Amino acid sequence: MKIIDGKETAKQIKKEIAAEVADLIDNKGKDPHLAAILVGEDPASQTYVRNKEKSCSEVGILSSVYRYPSDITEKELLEAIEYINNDDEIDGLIVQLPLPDHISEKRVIESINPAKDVDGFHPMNVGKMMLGLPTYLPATPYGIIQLLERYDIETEGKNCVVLGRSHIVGSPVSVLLSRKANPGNCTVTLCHSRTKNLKKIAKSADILIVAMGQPKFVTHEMVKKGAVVIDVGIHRVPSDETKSGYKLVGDVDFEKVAGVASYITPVPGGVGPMTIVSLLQNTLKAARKEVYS
Ligand code: L34
Repeated sequence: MKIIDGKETAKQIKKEIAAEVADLIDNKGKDPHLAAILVGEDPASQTYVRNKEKSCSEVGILSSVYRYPSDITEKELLEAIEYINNDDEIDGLIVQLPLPDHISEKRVIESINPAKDVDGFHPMNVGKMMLGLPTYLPATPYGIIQLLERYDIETEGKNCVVLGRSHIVGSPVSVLLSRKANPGNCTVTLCHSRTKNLKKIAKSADILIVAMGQPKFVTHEMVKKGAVVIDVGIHRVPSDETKSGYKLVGDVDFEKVAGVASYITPVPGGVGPMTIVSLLQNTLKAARKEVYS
């Protein structure tokens, strides 16, 4: 069994991005700039946004974080987005999800200028992704694709099972892996809460991607010997082994599944760091006007 080291792979890719950022600054006089909007005090979201800021500074991308209290009105948030949409200094804009219940995620995402939508969540960019047109790929699916690529994992003709149909992971990763591309050319089965025989289907997977949001849901009985297991889940569970009082676990029971998988991503240090580098890559694309010129 091999561990897919997302942290190390992300470190490598960040070096490559840093060189490209330096080149853009030296030759085009352009400083890439990411804006992130963070609403409320959710500790996980705060950590993720902090990691994004830190990674930006490591590669030379400017970042601005706009923090708002959880009682901000939808109108105020839409105005903030409009302001950033019109700021020529800003290349990319993300609104960290989830948002408080009184704000429509759909309206917020649709208000982001598609040219600055480095999360790839705007319907225009989702449509382009579906059609295989140049666009910003959503960061977590893009990060997974890059892990498969960098670890030389063959995908062509493989049975890929995705657990979870969210707009930000399950649905797009299933589209990307079924495309005529490399990585790609998989036969993809997308499972969700209404799927019958989920365990049996999971066990048929050569590549199993788990993004359903249930701690340690996948055990060794659900995994075929030699399968590649990608764990997208990330949960804070109480623990007396750590100073913080919690530890991170994924949707996969790592200890049990590591014995049957050929490759497996850990949590933390797997998909999470790759989500961040994918965002940096999209921001660089936005600054170079590679997608919308
Ligand atoms: N708009 N909302 C928007 N874009 C995104 O791409 C995200 N996502 C997901 C949640 N909401 C979003 C993220 O940023 C998940 N996500 C994310 C980002 C970073 C990490 C995990 C999830 C991450 O840094 N993970 C570290 C551990 C961090 C910790 O200590 O909690 C890891 O090693 O997995």
